[in-house]
Amino acid sequence: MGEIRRVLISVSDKHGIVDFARRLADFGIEILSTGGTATALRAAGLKVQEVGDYTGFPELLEGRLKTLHPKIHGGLLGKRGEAGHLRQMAEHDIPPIDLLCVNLYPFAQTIARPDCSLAEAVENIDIGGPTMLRAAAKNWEGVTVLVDPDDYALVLREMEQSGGGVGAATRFALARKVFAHTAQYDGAIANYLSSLRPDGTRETFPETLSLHFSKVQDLRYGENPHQQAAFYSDGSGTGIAMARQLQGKELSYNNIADSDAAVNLVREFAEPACAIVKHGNPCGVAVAMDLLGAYQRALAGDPVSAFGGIIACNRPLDGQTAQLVAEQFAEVVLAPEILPEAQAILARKKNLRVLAFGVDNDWRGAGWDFKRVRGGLLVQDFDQGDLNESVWRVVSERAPTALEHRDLAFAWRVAKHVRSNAIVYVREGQSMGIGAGQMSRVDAAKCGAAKALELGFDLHGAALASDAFFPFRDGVDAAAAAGVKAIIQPGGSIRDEEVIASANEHGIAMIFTSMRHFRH
Ligand code: 93A
Repeated sequence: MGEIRRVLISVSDKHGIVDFARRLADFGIEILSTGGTATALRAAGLKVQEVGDYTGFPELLEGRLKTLHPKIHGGLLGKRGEAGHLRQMAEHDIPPIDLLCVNLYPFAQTIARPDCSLAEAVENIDIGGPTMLRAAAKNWEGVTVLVDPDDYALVLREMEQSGGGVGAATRFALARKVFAHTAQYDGAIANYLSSLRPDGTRETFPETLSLHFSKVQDLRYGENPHQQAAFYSDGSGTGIAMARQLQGKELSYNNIADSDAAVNLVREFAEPACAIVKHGNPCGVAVAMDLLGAYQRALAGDPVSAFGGIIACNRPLDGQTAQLVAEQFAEVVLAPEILPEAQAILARKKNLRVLAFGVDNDWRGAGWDFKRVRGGLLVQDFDQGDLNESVWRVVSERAPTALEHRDLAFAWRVAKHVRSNAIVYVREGQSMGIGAGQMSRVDAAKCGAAKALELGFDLHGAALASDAFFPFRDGVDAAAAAGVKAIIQPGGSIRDEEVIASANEHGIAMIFTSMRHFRH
């Protein structure tokens, strides 16, 4: 573990840098720095040598040329244990630089500004920074390299413990982090430039797409035990990647997928809501005056399927609700927070995975949805399509009653989260039978109705949502036979007239939403 004698600090994000440099100076370390960083450190009373004075070569080209000099790169790249390297370094007056602390021009933040011009973006492509970072990271056996202010404390701790050095394991970990970082940085540049049209405007999807995800954890296996798997975060600080597991067995691949589906669904509702998900589909969903009521009604929506399900709540989990949850066999329970009395109750169920996903978790923010196909990747926006009642149209002779309207809105939100073909039967904010993933819509309608009847629900007066249009009147006839009195669907079939006629014959109120919610 070589002692650190000379450091180079060049940072755009100056957060924490003064304290870090001061601690380094306390070790008697010589500090080299670039213009703005040197000014900041000097202002804090630290002794710093500017890179230009050190190399004898001034900063040129409006700062484009700051650190690109053999005395800098030689100091970073020379192998410490290699006699030939050391001899050449001595011959050419290239002292070793033992620690490099760099963070880059803020390219991502710059292009995120809506008024950012191409010229501004280009000026924010850092050249010297990544070059130094890559040199230092390549030479991790002799050099410690820092690209993240969050790691300053770690390095200082090691230096204090060892009397001024940093161990090989840390140097290697920091070097790996650098290459991941520069890859991500260049990926962002490539994505930006390849999304520019010749006229300077940007298209959403670039010609080539670089993605960067970092591993959250290895998983025991994938969808099936013979498939290996891991979970990666997109770094957005949202969604299931930010959920905190408070207890229970390790999350599985299917647990994570179903938890995401369940929370996506409950986050649709402003009122207290609960959803129970199995195999990517909700089997019971309900809203109520409070979470306890929502959970009881969601469970009653299909208590058979709920066995071993994923339970998601959109309100903090309280003791009363937790008491009932504890009586049920569930795989995962999720809520924005788990109140202390609920934690105490659930602690008795050791295996139950309990997750707090955070009150401020921006789970429904915009972003890209990916589907891997052999040989490629399908990319689309997340389905952010919300209820937009202003474009809804009553197409039947009878308009829905206020209660029916509420149920249609509820059913429509649920249907968005059910695999297609999806048919959802509801009454008074409770799902009663969900037909999911059928190859024909009429089968989905029959499936949902059969389920509801089997569970003892009376579908007379129920509301129904269909995620896409009815291609024929048969689905509406089947719903009417089951007792349905109100239907919500996108409309848009060439046989809409026939479908509306069927609704009118059965006295059904029908709304067209003009928006489809396929989910495959
Ligand atoms: O313009 S550069 O690509 N050319 C360089 O030689 C160079 N050396 C360091 N940008 C360069 N840097 C970057 O300057 C660093 O990566 C850091 O982000 C920034 C620090 O500049 P200052 O100390 O003047 O604030």
